[in-house]
Order: sequence, then structure tokens, then C-alpha cells
Amino acid sequence: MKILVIIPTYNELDNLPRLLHEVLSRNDEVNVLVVDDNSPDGTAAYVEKEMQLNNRIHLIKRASKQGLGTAYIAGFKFALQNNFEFIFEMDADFSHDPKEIPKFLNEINNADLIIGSRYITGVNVINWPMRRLLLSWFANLYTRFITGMPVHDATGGFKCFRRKVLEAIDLGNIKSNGYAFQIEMNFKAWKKGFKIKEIPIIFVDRMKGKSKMSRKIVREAVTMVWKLRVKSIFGLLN
Ligand SMILES: Nc1nc2c(ncn2[C@@H]2O[C@H](COP(=O)(O)OP(=O)(O)OP(=O)(O)O)[C@@H](O)[C@H]2O)c(=O)[nH]1
Ligand SMILES: [Mg+2]
Repeated sequence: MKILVIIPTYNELDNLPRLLHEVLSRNDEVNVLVVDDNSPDGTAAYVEKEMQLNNRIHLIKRASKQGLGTAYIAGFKFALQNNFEFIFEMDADFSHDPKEIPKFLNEINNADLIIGSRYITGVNVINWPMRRLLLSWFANLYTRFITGMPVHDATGGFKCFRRKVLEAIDLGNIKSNGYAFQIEMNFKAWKKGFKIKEIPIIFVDRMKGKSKMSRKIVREAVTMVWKLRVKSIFGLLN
């Protein structure tokens, strides 16, 4: 069983040392790929140092900040080239608890994509300001309504894909980069008939480092759900 946890980073030096330890120490079969966008805080240099001590750590260094979506696409391509079977998406900021990884691996036996969901058992979000929580919650209601996709947390970023899902999706044709990226991947997997399962997670707001959320990312998601719906109606989704 080859497992890869992809962690995109931009200035996560405050979080990454402990996160890498927690992810890698729990399961010998887990590899980690950090996709860093030339973080000014030296995140990549730290990873390079750790790579010398542990061959389960991998790094893709990109020249500048290019967004979460393209970072994951680069990570997915690495996963496919290197024969990984189970591929995780995970944030670096401890919003996603490494202890949950075994649960995902257990559930993926009966599904193709596992989504860690903040909204299937009430609202499992800790320390978010009410404004941010409402935005996320309504964004998910809106997404479900427009796309018809039976997913309660379509914007979440703690997920595990089976390799065949990533093989089936045209990664060169993924258009979105922020939260919309998560929606687009889920929607395409769902439309291709893959089995998606949501499992409850508790999401904790970042304690350290800075948020990279922006209005642009929200706007992108608002229009993307319509594009996905229209394309799928006309059979143009690939
Ligand atoms: N490589 C790369 N990683 C990014 C980029 N933007 C965000 N990230 C990483 O993606 C993950 C999620 O980003 P966050 O800033 O936590 O975004 P968020 O979870 O929506 O917002 P907060 O938790 O409030 O900060 C983190 O590990 C970030 O370091 C980017 O442009 N490039
Ligand atoms: Mg975060």
C-alpha cells in the first residue's frame, strides 16, 4: 500500500516541523510530499534538510506563489508518476488532524474518494469567526443546490483519492485554484461515477501562521459551480 500525503505550503515554517513528525511517525507506509511556492520564511530549506534524514519526505519547489489548485495538480502528477495508490490532500496549519489519517484509509476500502466533512454531523468547526463559518456553510449549501452533488462539505481540503480517480480526471484541464478547486475535483469525480464518501472531521482554525484566504478565491468558487453545471449539461466536462 503506497500512501502519499500532499501538503501545499506557503510560509508554514511554524507548523511544518511538528506536522511532518505527526504524519510520518504514525504510519510507516505514509510518504509526504510538500509543494512549496518559494515561501520567504524558508519552508523549503527546512524540508530539504529533513529529506536527508528521511526518505519518505519529498519536495516540489515552485518559483513563486501560484495558488493551491496548481500546487495540488503538481502533487497529483508526482503521485501518479511514482505509483502511489492512496493520495491525500492536507493543509499544513493543523486545521486537519493527522490522527484522522487511519480513518480515511479504513474508509477508502469501500470508496474512491473520501472527503473529511465539517458539516455532516452538525458543524464541527472550532475557533472560526461566525462570519467565516457562515460563508463556508452557505457556500456549501449553494454548491449543493447548483451542482446537485450530494456532498455536504465540497470546499474542504482534507481528502483521500484512490489513484484511479486522479487517472480518470484530465488534470491539465482543471481550471480553478482556490476553494473552487476542491469543488471542481469532487464534481468531476462524481460525474465520472466514482464513489464518494464523507466522514466527519473536526476542523480547528489555524493557531500559527497567516491565512491566505482572499475575496478572489471566493468569487472564483461562486462562478465555477455554474460553469461546472453548464458544462456537464452540454457534455463538455472532462
Ligand atoms: N504551495 C502553495 N500552498 C498554498 C498556497 N496558498 C495556500 N497554501 C497552503 O494551503 C493550505 C491551506 O491554506 P490556508 O492559508 O490555511 O487557507 P485556509 O485554510 O483557507 O485559511 P486559514 O486556515 O484561515 O489560513 C496551507 O497549508 C497553505 O500553506 C499557494 O499559493 N501555494
Ligand atoms: Mg487553513
